[in-house]
Amino acid sequence: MLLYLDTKRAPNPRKLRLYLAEKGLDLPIKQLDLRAGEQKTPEFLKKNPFAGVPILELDDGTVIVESLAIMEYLEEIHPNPPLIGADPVTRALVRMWERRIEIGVYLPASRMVLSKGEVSEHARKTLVARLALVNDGLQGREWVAGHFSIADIMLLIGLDTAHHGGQFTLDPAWTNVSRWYERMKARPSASI
Ligand SMILES: N[C@@H](CCC(=O)N[C@@H](CS)C(=O)NCC(=O)O)C(=O)O
Repeated sequence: MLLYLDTKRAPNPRKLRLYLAEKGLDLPIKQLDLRAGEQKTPEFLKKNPFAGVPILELDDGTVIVESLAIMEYLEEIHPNPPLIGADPVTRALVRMWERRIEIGVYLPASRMVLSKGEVSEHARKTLVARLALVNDGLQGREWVAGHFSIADIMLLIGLDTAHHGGQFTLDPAWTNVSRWYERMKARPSASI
């Protein structure tokens, strides 16, 4: 098994690094220099024509692409500690929040940071509206889906992306999100 990541802290490879740290998993890793275009070599494009990381290559040559699919696979072969949930209801709630946060927080945060003008402003509005709902969801909870999970990892990636470049601050009214962010940043994995 070989996990392809980046050399820096791009959001999706970082998500995998956080996941491995939280699981205590030590997989063989090959780092690609994305700035140098190593994800676009003919050899790598044969593995992932979408030219991105992370990807997981199994010993039989099977290539699994998409950070969520890779985490789901690793979770099945290494169920403990559970980061997607130990029972069907928890798993459903973790997946629900993970999707809501990738789509509602991370993707708008990324668009806000990478675009300009109206596109960036529209993304910021979406991000703010969704974070207000995440704040409500965190009421009375330490972690997004009750127990620590990949939904929390996704929220850290989303919030760190939003703060990239220093043009975003959390609304002080989002006390639950702010407290969650402090708790999350105190975990050793968050510094990865
Ligand atoms: N939806 C994919 C996104 C993967 C992705 O966008 N990876 C970026 C790094 S964050 C990448 O490899 N970019 C290189 C490129 O676009 O050339 C996932 O969750 O794995």
